Amino acid sequence: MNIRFRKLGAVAFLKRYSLIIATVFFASASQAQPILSGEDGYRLWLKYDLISDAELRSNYVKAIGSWRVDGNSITSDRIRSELDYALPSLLGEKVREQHLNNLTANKGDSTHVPTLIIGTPSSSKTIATAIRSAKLTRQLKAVGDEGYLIKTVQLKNGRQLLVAANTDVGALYGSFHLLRLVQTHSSIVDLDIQQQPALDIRILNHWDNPDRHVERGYAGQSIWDWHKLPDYQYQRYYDYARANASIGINGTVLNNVNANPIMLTPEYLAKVASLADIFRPYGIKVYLSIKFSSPQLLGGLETSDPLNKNVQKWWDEKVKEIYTTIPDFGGFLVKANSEGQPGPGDFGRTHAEGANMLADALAPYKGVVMWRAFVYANEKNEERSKQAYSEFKPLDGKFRDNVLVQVKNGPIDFQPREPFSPLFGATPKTPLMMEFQITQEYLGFSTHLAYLGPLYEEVLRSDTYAKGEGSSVAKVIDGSLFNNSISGMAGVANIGSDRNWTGHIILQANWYVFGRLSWDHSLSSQHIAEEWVRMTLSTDSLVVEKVTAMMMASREQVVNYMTPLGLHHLMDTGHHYGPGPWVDNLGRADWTPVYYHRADANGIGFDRSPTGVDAVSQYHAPLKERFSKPETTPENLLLWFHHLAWDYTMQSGHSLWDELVRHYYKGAEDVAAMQEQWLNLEGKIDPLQFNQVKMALEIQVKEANWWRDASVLYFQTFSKRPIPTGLTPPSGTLDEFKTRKFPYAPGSG
Ligand code: BDP
Repeated sequence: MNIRFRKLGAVAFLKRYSLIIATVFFASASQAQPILSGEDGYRLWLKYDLISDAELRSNYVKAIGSWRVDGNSITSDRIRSELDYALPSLLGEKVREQHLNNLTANKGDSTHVPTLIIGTPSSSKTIATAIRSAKLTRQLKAVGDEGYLIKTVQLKNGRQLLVAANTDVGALYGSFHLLRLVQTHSSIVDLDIQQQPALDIRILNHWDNPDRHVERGYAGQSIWDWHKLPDYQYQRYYDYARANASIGINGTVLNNVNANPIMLTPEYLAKVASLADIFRPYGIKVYLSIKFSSPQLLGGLETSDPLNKNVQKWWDEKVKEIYTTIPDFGGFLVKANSEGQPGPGDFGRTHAEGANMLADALAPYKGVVMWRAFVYANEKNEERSKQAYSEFKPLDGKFRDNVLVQVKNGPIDFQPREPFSPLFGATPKTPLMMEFQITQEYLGFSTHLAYLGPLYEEVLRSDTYAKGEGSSVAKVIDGSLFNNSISGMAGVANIGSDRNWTGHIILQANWYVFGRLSWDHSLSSQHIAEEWVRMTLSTDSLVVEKVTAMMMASREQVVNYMTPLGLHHLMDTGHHYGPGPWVDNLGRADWTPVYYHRADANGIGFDRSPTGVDAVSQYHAPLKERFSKPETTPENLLLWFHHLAWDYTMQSGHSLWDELVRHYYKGAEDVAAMQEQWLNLEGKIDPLQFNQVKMALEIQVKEANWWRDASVLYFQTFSKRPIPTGLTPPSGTLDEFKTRKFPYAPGSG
């Protein structure tokens, strides 16, 4: 450059290179600065930062400035270390000193009673006496094995706060509850809390493969480093357990439902056992997804027929082997005869016969089978949304007591909005587990801010009318509607090896809300969002208010810019990244978007009414009647159930075409507005957290516009109608959108 400069002369040089100089200069001037310290998200909602308000702090110090965890179990140790870390961090160094002094001064002095006592009547004399004298014996019994009481009581020595439970794990849950109150700056005066979980099995499903690829994972690799297990145990495994215990999750399925049989080999079972050892003190059991053909693949048998004696023996022995290394192993999750996975159908047997064989092997050890209802097959020649119901309803009453049928929330597949699956409420004798997807396969991966609390709440509160009004999905799955003896809720995890666990700080809230609702489905998603913001981002009331509002509106925005008015499955093929409503050439018709939207010159939507495929008949009255007619179908599900003319008049008075386009535009506009709202919070949120969300929002805005433009241009080729006045026509051409390819989009199956 120097040599040329001399040869050219200054003026000529500037003339020739001014554009390059300007570009380089401005590019480097506008470059974001590195952020050298900040919250990268690793600590999740368990940050325990010092409470800055001195008055508030001193109120807490009065009530819980000294504490004692009674009990000798590893779980008691875990509670002790959590509190010994959390309370001084929240309440200040003085508290740490005092606590340490107290411990030394009162060593062995059981008459010294601190202000906060944690334990069970059998681990703690203080708790036993307090429970008796405060007449709480019955109440404590009623909370069962995992519940707890948090009570302010008046004892001889003065006022005391008790976290009392029947088991150490109950005491652990109670301790996390108490910490949450402090973290969210809630009052702990005169506490009178009684809690027990609504569901027995509260479980994450990891779709993680042994090579660490996560099917539908958008936050890095699997957190399980199978190669280094069992010897190398990352701190992350402990933090995973702490986070789950703090929200009441008590189970984890470690591997993908499209299961690799290697997981059942002795080598891998040893790895599973080492994770089980880490999780056990936190009340978390491990479970495995199994491949139904394992007797052939691993055992060398000629068949995996569930009625074959040798096959049954193979499973009996395998289960025995598992329980020798993992005495509290939870059980199996099974995807069978679905999307190419083997199953009992391959041998002419039913799902019940397949599930029962495994259930019999697990029963002596109190293990369970979670048998998935996500089945559909071409051969059935039945519309896909109807197949799970058709297959499983006739099997009601045929499953063993330790089988739960795990049903996806909607009849198709984790779409931004679906009606609830009609199986909920259709099988009184079979406990049904809910399966939600926490990872956002169909809602923008990990760059779209979509808080899923409102989606979960919408499903759980839907009325099935199975036993008349008030028969909510929540009551079906918690077992109260039909008196089932076992219950559960599963969430397909969004967790990966990214520093912030979920690839996007705010999407941690989806893990959080899943856990909180599986503990107590009567909580509102708004309440849970607020709680999460306070614990993770800031307790500043403006931040809490603004971010909660953004989160609460976010899922509907995704619905609007991807699949409004009941449209579904319009994502591009395979990886499901971005729009692909034009895709029409896959192995099966019911994998293609055109099968689902059915747009043509006359209109759009899937006729599932009695004049169409009659999927509505799978719902109880009055829903089946309601969904049968467009006028009585909720507009947000209209095109799920009906094929309607482009000029069908909507409640707003607009034509269907105009309304559809308006929804697409609104979705994209709302995301841009959300981006503005976030930018206004700069300085009020930790810079690293702020910046991560800011960058993700930039992507989301672009992609929401992409969804809007591609979808509107595509549907316009059928409607032949103009973009409603007042809206700027899409930029870009349909052909260009159609040629976009993403061979390396993450998470593919
Ligand atoms: C689909 C996913 C696929 C899963 C399948 C399932 O695309 O990766 O294996 O669900 O739930 O939505 O089994």
